[in-house]
Amino acid sequence: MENNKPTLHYMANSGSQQCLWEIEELGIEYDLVLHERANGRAAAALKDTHPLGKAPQLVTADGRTIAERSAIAFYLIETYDKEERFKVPPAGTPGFDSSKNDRLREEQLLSLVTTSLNQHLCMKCVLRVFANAMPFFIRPFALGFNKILDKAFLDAEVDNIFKFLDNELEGRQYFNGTELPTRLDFVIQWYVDFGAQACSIDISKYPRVKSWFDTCTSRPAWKRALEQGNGYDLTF
Ligand SMILES: N[C@@H](CCC(=O)N[C@@H](CS)C(=O)NCC(=O)O)C(=O)O
Repeated sequence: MENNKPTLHYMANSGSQQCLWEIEELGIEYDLVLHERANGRAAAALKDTHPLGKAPQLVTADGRTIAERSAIAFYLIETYDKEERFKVPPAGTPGFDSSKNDRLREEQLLSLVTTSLNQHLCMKCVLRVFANAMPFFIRPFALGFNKILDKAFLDAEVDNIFKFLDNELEGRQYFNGTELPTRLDFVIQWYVDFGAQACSIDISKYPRVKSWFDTCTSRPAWKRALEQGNGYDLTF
C-alpha cells in the first residue's frame, strides 16, 4: 500500500488510543482502520497485517507494518516530527538540562513500564478476571487468594514503580521536562491508564503522576483521538 499516508490499525478499548493521540499531536494525514474486539480478544483481521495479530499496528506510507506501541511512537516522531516539537532537545539547548534527560534515562523508563510495570499490571488483571469467572462456590476462595497475592507481592511492586515515576516528574510537566509530550509520555500514558482503569490503582496517591495524566488527557489532540477511535474504556 503506497498512498503517502500511514494507516493505523486501531482496536476498541486498547492502547491504540495512545498511538492515535500521538498522530493527532503530529497533525499528519492518516488512514484509520477500526477493529472491534472479538470476545475481548484481538480481531482475527489483525493477523492479516502482522503475524503477531495485536493492536495497534501502523502500516507506513511505504507499506511496512510496525507492531508495538513503543516502536510506533519512535517511528512516528522520527518520520513526521520535522520541526522537532516532540523530540527531546539535544544536549546544549539553552535552559534544558540534558544531563537529566538523556537517551539512557529514556530507555530506563521505557523498559520499566513496558516490562516491569506491565507484567505486574497484567498479572493483577488476569488473576481478577480469572477469579470472577470461577463458579460461584469457588469464587470467594479465588478472590481471597488474589487479595493475598496482591498484598504480599503485586501491590508493593506497583506502588514502588508509581512512586518512582512520581519522582521522575518532579519539577516537570512531561517526563522529559519539555513543553510538549514526547515518546516517553505517549508510551507511559497507556500503562498508567491501564493501571488506573483496569487494575483500580488510585493514581491520586501519586500527585505528580495524576497532574501529568490530567495534562495529557486534557490536550485537544487526546480528545480528538477519543472522537476518532471506536471506544476507549479499559474497565471490565
Ligand atoms: N506490547 C504490545 C502489546 C500489544 C497488545 O497486546 N495489544 C492488546 C491491546 S492493548 C491486544 O491486541 N489484545 C488483544 C489480544 O491479545 O487478543 C504493544 O505495546 O503494542
